[in-house]
Parts: sequence; structure tokens; C-alpha cells
Amino acid sequence: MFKAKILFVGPNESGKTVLANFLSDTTEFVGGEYSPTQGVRILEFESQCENIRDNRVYEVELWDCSGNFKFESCWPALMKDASGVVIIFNPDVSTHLDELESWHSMFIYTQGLQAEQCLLIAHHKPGSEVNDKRLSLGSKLSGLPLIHWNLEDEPQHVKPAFHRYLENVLKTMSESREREEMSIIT
Ligand SMILES: Nc1nc2c(ncn2[C@@H]2O[C@H](COP(=O)(O)OP(=O)(O)O)[C@@H](O)[C@H]2O)c(=O)[nH]1
Ligand SMILES: [Mg+2]
Repeated sequence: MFKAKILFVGPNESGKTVLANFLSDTTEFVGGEYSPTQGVRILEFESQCENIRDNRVYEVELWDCSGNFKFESCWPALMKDASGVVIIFNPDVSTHLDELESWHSMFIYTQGLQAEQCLLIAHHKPGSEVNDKRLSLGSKLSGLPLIHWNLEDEPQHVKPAFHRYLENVLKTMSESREREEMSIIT
């Protein structure tokens, strides 16, 4: 069975843990006091995709990483064999926007990931003042797919968007596997 390892990274308190729980249907208390993730949590679930060979069911591992730089030394180990990287940030926080390029270079550029394997999620908290269309990100980030999410307004719409992203990741994985198989045969 295909297994997609997806890293959730980004600044502190951007909502990585809340989103990872939501997407994997892990019910956990939302709201209340902030409890920072220590190191990493791994959430697993199964999904289905029409575009892959064999039985179409695949496994997803969401690696919900801490955004605290004290864990920086662990990041290269976490990145090993990652099939995709999702950067989650709060567009209302200017330091989050400033940090985006660093997250991009640490987790995407150095890994040589293709644009289809990456996703930016602008997580709007209640009272967000940033207009979706007006968010301008630097040139390195503008080529990456971006979705907006608001847990309190339209929580469900992130699920199909995330599923489409997973399908693209799976497609990239399956193509590179086919290329490897061909190179062994020829
Ligand atoms: N009310 C509200 N609280 C949120 C929302 N998203 C995140 N939070 C809170 O914001 C804090 C940070 O979220 P968390 O997912 O732990 O951030 P992380 O550091 O990126 O993993 C937590 O205390 C959450 O309860 C939201 O949409 N609405
Ligand atoms: Mg967290």
C-alpha cells in the first residue's frame, strides 16, 4: 500500500495541531489554553484515490511538527522520506509572514520537492482582518498552491482541498516509482 508522509510545519500557534486533528478526524478539545507540541506527533489515517494503481487505498501519516526552533536539530531527521510538506501560518500575524521564506527554504527548497508536493494553508483565526485575495507572498512562495481556512466559518471546505493536494502527492509518488521501475527494466 502507498504511504504518504506529510509534514505539517510553520510558526508557533498557527494552528498546525488543530488542523492535523481536524483532517484526521482526531477529536480533541479545540480552544482553551494553548498547549505547544513537543517535538512531533504522528497521526495516521487511510484514504482513497482513483489515480493510483493497485487497490487505491493508501495510508496517510501526518507529522505534526513543533514550530519551536529549540527542536530545529531534529528537523532533518523528520524530513527524511517526506512525500509532502504543508506550511501553516496565520496571515494576521506579521512575524508569521516574515518567517514563511525560512520555512520554505528549510523544508521545501533543500528537499527538492516539486510544487505539487507542497501546500500553504493560511489559517484565519476568528476576527481575521486579512482579505483572502490581498495576501501577497514573496516570489518563492507565489508558485505554491495556497488555501485559506477558517475553523469557525467554513471548517469543512478544507477537506476536499486537502484531498486534492493528497491526490497530487500520490500522483507524483506513483510517477517517480514508475520511472524507477522503468530504469530497472531498461
Ligand atoms: N477559537 C479558535 N481557536 C483556535 C483556532 N485555531 C487554533 N486555535 C487555538 O490556537 C492555539 C494554537 O493552535 P495549535 O493548533 O495548537 O497551534 P500550533 O502551535 O501551530 O500547533 C490553540 O490554543 C487553539 O486552541 C480557531 O480557529 N479558533
Ligand atoms: Mg502544535
